[in-house]
Amino acid sequence: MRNTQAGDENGAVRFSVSMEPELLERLDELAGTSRTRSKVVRDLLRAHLARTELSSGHNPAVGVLTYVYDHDQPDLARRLMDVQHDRHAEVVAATHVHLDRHECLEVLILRGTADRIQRLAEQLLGLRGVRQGRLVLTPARCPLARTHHSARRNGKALGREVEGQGSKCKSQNGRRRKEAE
Ligand code: NI
Repeated sequence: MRNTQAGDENGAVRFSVSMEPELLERLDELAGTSRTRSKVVRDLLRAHLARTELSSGHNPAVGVLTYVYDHDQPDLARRLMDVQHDRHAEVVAATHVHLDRHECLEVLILRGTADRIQRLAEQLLGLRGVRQGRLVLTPARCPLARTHHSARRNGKALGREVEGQGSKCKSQNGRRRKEAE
């Protein structure tokens, strides 16, 4: 690695970055009073890695889909349920809340490839009487897993957050190792 200093007690590596004053000003605006510059840069990099991971629709992902629907719309509750039953392998959990006499909120946790989750969400949100739909997609595979495990093999110190990421995807890496054998 270039331009770096050895890791601190948490294993985080320090390096210097050059940027135009205007850009630095924007960075400080993003940081506000609650985050450091380092935290903003780490958050942005992780968000970028997640987007990259999701840009290939074939990669594993989890999704949280929320929507509100009109309970009085004829046949809508049954149609929503039919779609969920048809795609039962991808619908991990569903929660239904009766908001008032006429409106219902549903929250679905979905798992599958990014493009299949996207299509399922579009199918549900496209039904007449469904509104305020929102899908949040997250990669199901940890983009830092390889870095984490190769660093551990090399005996390097690791940052706490990288450690956290690693432990989160422990079972998946265990599974990958098994597949490789
Ligand atoms: Ni309801």
